[in-house]
Order: sequence, then structure tokens, then C-alpha cells
Amino acid sequence: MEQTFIMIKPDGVQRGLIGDIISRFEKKGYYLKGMKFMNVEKSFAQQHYADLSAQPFFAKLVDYIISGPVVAMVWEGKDVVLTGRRIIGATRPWEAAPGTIRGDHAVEVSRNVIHGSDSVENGKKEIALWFPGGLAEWKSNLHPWIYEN
Ligand code: IDP
Ligand code: MG
Repeated sequence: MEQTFIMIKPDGVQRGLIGDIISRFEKKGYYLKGMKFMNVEKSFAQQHYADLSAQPFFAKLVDYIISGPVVAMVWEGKDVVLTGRRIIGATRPWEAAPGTIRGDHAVEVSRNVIHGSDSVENGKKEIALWFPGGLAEWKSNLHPWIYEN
């Protein structure tokens, strides 16, 4: 099954949104496969956002991500990359629909609470970067109640 990398950014941690965010993925029917609460080094944040290094906001973005601890997670499930992005909502919170994480909890693009992989391929890269030691092995007993097959 598909996996995605989700990170609660420092503002999400500081604002007490960890439980709400985890609940949304959990209740949907996705499986938590990895989770770490950690501070990241500047060079690591730069690596995570390497694709955006030419953007004018890159330096500020890196400072934002290293401004406090983050919750790094891997979630697994059917179409979890795309559906996870829909649960998160649009990058710019003023464009994020109410009911999405950013629609409900964020105002500014530079304080938008959460990261989610934007493709299966990038998800794989991000999971390898953040969880080099691998992921937890388990299968939920609820599986047949969530998935037909
Ligand atoms: P995403 O997080 O929805 O995938 P990306 O375009 O990959 O959005 O940008 C990564 C992050 O960079 C955003 O979540 C946001 O925190 C920040 N960012 C994006 N655009 C801007 C901007 O115009 N100004 C400041 N920060 C931005
Ligand atoms: Mg992105």
C-alpha cells in the first residue's frame, strides 16, 4: 500500500495541534508506520526542501522549520499521498477549504502547520531521508472493516 511523509511543523506543535492532526489521519483509516518528535538541523531542513532552494522564501522557510521541534510521521493507506494532501488543504491557507487542516488552523503560507508529500515518488524520497532506520511493522486488526480487500 501507498505511504506518505507527513510532518507537523513547529507552529503546529507550539499551538497544540498534534492530537487533532494525528486524529484526522487515524480516523480516516490510515495506518501510522513511523513517528518521531525531533528538532532538525539547518542542513537537514535544506535537504528536505532542496527542490525549493531557488525560491525567494527558501531561507525563511528553513528558519521556520528549525524554529522548534516537529513531528515526523509516515502514514500508509490507499491513495494516502493525494488524499493526505486533500486532508491538509491548499498550501496557501486562505485558499484551503474549511474542514481541511490548513483551512481550519492556519492563516499565513509561512505558518501553515503541516507538510505532506506531493507525489508517491517524493514520498519515498522523504521517508528514506527522515526514517533511514526503517518503519514499524504491523497490521491493524481493523483492516477488513476499513478495506474491502
Ligand atoms: P506544500 O507544503 O503545500 O507542498 P510547497 O510549494 O511545497 O507547498 O512549499 C513548501 C512550503 O514552503 C509551504 O508549505 C510553505 O510553508 C512555504 N511556502 C510556500 N510558498 C511560500 C511563499 O510564497 N512564501 C512563504 N512561504 C512559502
Ligand atoms: Mg511541497
